[in-house]
Amino acid sequence: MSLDTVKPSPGFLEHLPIEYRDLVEHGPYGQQKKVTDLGKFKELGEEHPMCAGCAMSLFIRLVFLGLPKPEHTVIVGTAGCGRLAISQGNVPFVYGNYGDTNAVATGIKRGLELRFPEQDKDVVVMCGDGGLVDIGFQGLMHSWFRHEKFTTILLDNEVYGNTGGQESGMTQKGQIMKMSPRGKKDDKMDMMGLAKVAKLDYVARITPTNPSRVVRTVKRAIHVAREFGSTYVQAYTSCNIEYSIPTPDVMQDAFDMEKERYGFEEIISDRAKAYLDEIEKKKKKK
Ligand SMILES: Cc1ncc(C[n+]2csc(CCOP(=O)(O)OP(=O)(O)O)c2C)c(N)n1
Ligand code: SF4
Repeated sequence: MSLDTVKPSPGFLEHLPIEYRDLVEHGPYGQQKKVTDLGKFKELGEEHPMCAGCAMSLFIRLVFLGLPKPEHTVIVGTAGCGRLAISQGNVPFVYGNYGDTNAVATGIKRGLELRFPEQDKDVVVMCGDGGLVDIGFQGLMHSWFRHEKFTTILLDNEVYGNTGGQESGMTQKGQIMKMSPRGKKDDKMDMMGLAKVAKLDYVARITPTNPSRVVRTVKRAIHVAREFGSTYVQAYTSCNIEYSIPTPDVMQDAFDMEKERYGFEEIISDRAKAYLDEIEKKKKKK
């Protein structure tokens, strides 16, 4: 069913670029790929202009892998480093204006539900801490408290990376940045806490240290959002440029960070847990 959606008409396939044919015939449309398959199939995102070794680009690659139905997914983002990679992937991407990502996602999700009532359509907001937590805060909060049925993924590099190193609400207290030379005065915003207050059915905090866990987390967040309402994944995706992390040490930094203050955390409501148990059991049986 899902593969048919992207199958070109008979006779047309041979005229399409080889990249597109590969995506339809050997990509993740209509079939689930695993972390161990990486490198062996046509991926949704393959090229991007992000910095060498950027942990955010690795994380985005894993999010693409985790989408349960990429052929039925829309990603909403905004200005920032992440969209440089996301917008080049083979998933429809809507570039929201600053501040309105979660309002745009709300409209898209509600529209898709009306237009395709028989088909699961997933909407995912994915952007940086400046775009989402600072500038997009109001829209984010309202979508959470209204329990809109989509997932928000925060690419938390704790800085405005794309514009050269300003502090964000997610920067740690005291942190000196290129464009915050006196050090940040206030605490990092507690977005996990706010997600709990909003009573989201699925909330997770994660680093890219364990690729399979990232994939599973993204899947869980999207499945729960489809069924019950807003879900939130907060991912530490370091900015090696603004935090001066040598490229070979980027993963070590993620491991250290996980140990020190960014440990994996998953908060699942009872109804979401029961639902996930059911679909994960079914998958294992298969
Ligand atoms: C309306 C508007 N204001 C400001 C900018 C400039 N701008 C582009 S990216 C960015 C910061 C992005 O920071 P963040 O969301 O944390 O993403 P990162 O680049 O760190 O991944 C800003 C302020 C813009 N593009 N549009
Ligand atoms: S500036 Fe930072 S977050 Fe942006 S691409 Fe480079 S390393 Fe990644």
